[in-house]
Amino acid sequence: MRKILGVLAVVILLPEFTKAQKSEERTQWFREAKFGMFIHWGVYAKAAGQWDGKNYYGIGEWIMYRAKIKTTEYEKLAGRFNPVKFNAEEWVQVAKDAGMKYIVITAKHHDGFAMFDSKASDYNIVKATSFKRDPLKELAEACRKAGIRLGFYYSQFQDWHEPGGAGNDWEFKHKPGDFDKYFETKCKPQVKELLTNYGPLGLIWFDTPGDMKKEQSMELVELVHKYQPGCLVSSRVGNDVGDYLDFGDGEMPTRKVDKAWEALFTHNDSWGYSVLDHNWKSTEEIVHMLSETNGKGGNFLLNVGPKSDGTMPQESVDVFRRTGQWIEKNKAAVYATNYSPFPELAWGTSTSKPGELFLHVHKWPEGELLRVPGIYTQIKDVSFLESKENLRYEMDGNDLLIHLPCRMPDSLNTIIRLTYNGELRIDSIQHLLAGYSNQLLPVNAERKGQVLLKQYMFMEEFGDWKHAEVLEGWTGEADQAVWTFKVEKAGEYRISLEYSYPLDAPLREGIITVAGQKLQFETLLTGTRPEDFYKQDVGVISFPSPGEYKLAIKPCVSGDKFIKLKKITIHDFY
Ligand code: JFZ
Repeated sequence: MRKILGVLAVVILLPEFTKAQKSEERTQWFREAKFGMFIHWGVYAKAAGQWDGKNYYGIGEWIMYRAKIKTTEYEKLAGRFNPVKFNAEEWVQVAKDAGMKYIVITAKHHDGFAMFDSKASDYNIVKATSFKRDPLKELAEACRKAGIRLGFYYSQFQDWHEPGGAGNDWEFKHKPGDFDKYFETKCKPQVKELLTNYGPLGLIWFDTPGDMKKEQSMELVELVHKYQPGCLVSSRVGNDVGDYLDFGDGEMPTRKVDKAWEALFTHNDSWGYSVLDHNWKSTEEIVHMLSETNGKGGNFLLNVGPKSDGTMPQESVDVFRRTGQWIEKNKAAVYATNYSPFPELAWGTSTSKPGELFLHVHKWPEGELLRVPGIYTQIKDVSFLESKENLRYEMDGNDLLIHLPCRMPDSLNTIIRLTYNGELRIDSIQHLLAGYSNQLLPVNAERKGQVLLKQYMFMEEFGDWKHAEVLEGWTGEADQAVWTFKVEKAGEYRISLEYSYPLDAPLREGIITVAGQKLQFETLLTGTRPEDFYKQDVGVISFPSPGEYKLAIKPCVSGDKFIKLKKITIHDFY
């Protein structure tokens, strides 16, 4: 009987194990890559955020939808798309110089226009424009020569050019079964063309699955793995059947994530090129976002929106190149690393490899000592990664104190390399560091009673999604959020809150209890939307001695609704 059960278990469990093992092998390169280039390029770059004399601020690639452009009009725009300055080798060189290990380019976005030679639909760059070339073929060749993996973005559900595609509600009346027909006659044939005509691919980046059936998502996954067994499928294929996880647009997860994942961000605020968007992120911001993403174990997919002439915005070329110069000096701390073993760190984050820890110091300490809290492992040596200069250090209890020069050697993000023997043991409790602004985040709170952890996403300009994670749902004194942390230096610290507070919420009074002290406060009215956040100083408390403390926050009285708490900041008076 036992033997039969054993065989049965193998028969049942083996396929799952094999599937998981295959997925693990498939994601190996992805997990090591850490940094990729997203390219949103299409007919919408010709409109560049403007149509019929009007300006459409926000994401440029949605211009057809926002201006309710008729397909016949958009086809004329497509006919005028002629990127004569397009040079695939130049684009790949920008990615290479940026330290990006893979490129994901829009093969077909929601406008339905194929940026590749498609037999499944004549609505494509070769047949419907005077350009007549297949840029994805040229890009595939340039990527192959440069050793950069290539992926294709494909909008498998939204297609504003086709009656069966979702999204065009200004021309088409969708009937049941329309999508199924579109799925069979355009979507799958085009995905197969991408899988069979452009050489080995790293991934297919499906997007906005809408209400596709699970069987349809599975059909796409099987199609990809049939023709390209090593090719990854993004989670936006829908129905939780992707090979790796894509977070929301512009979303940075607040916790480390074990499975293979990607955070994706625009360089300004638009995926497609827009003449109206100059809000470029600086090199420092990009390097810190890369560092934060890697510190949580993920890849940073950074977007560029090329112009309709085939050139990339110079702002992107310059910032990407400077980012690559930083990476080149610090690549040991970037590629093939794992996430930080530390809880929230006030001065930056870290990445790790067996036997090595890479401290990413974003904020240099006031004095000459950098405190690395809660290390229970014997450190072998400490040095600047780039210069290899050894650094003097000593232990203060279980905190590592590193003696530093007064100026950051690398003003963007200085990497300090620690080596150690044996197993790494780090204190899981957050340490509040003197000389820094320390953040208590919702994800790290112990929630008591009805308190909920909730993610919000909201648009600033159209399509410019922002994300916030808050504590909400308080109904009264029994509902508390409690943080446990260690304080390394006794003294006075200011406590500030960042929250939004709906106008109709009756509970305005709250109380913070910490180190035997109570700070009662009344929240200020911030506005009607969850994202109307406000920063409020609520008081100064004194930690009588170094050690472990708890901070609790709760409404003063019972009732309905209280603040949506985004963070608590605690800092000394350095
Ligand atoms: C989609 C596209 O609509 C957009 O144009 C761009 O290509 C972006 C990368 O992907 O936008 C999304 C998709 C998903 C979410 C938000 C915007 N989401 O899950 O919240």
